[in-house]
Amino acid sequence: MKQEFFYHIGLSKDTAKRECKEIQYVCVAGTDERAERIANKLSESLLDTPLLLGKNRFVVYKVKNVIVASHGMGGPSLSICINELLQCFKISENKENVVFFRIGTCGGIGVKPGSVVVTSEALNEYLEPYYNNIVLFQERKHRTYMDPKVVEEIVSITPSVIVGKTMTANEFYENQGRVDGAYCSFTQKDQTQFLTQLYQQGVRNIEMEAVQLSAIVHRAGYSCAVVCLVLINRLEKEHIEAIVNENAAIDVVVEYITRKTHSIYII
Ligand code: R2B
Ligand code: URA
Repeated sequence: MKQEFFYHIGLSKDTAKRECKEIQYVCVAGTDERAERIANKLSESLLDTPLLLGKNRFVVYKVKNVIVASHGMGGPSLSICINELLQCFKISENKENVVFFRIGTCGGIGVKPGSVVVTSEALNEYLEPYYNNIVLFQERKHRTYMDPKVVEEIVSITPSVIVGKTMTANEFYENQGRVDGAYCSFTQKDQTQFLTQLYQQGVRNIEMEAVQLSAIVHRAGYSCAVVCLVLINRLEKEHIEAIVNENAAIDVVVEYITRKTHSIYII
């Protein structure tokens, strides 16, 4: 049977063909609420009203030349959202060099809450720059890739961002070296060793989607950047409490897209 809808993003193929042809940027974020906040901020700076294109497991907005979508938590969820967005670009015959941004949250490694970390390289839990996916019983390794030019331009617009490697984890508790979950198989001393090693190897944050995003987008021939708000410094604590500078990561990306769209000189 002919599939007329992209199920998870809730977008019809007709809508995709009509609305995605001239898209130049994609901003994805974990929650629907954050996607809406990003769409509203872009709407103020790009002077366009957000259009809700789709809503099912994720939401998808269009603001001028930007698609904004939510992706849920973790690589499996994000991969579904990105796969369907890539199909939208394909069927709309979009010829732009689309740049994808993940505007996320993360745990900082030696980085203060409220700071923004821009990923220089996305690493999996073995600290390798690969998205390992199992296809037909076989492991396929896809290289992660962050666009260094986009990173450089972001830094030149917002010099306060911190550039560093990102470890992408599969889950939130044990796997991110937390001892405060429902179960834990290691000691506080092991945790300190783990976090210290991450810091020494240049990792500045842990989150849950950068590896998959950067590998999938690179494989499709597009580029991406991952810009995350630090919720806690994992070298100091593991519980997330109040959020500092809630819109800091959003503002970094909105400023970038606005300058590019209005051809404002960057470097
Ligand atoms: C950051 O925050 C979420 C977990 O709390 C996850 O989606 C991520 O990458
Ligand atoms: N998101 C994560 O994945 N880890 C954190 O510590 C905070 C946000």
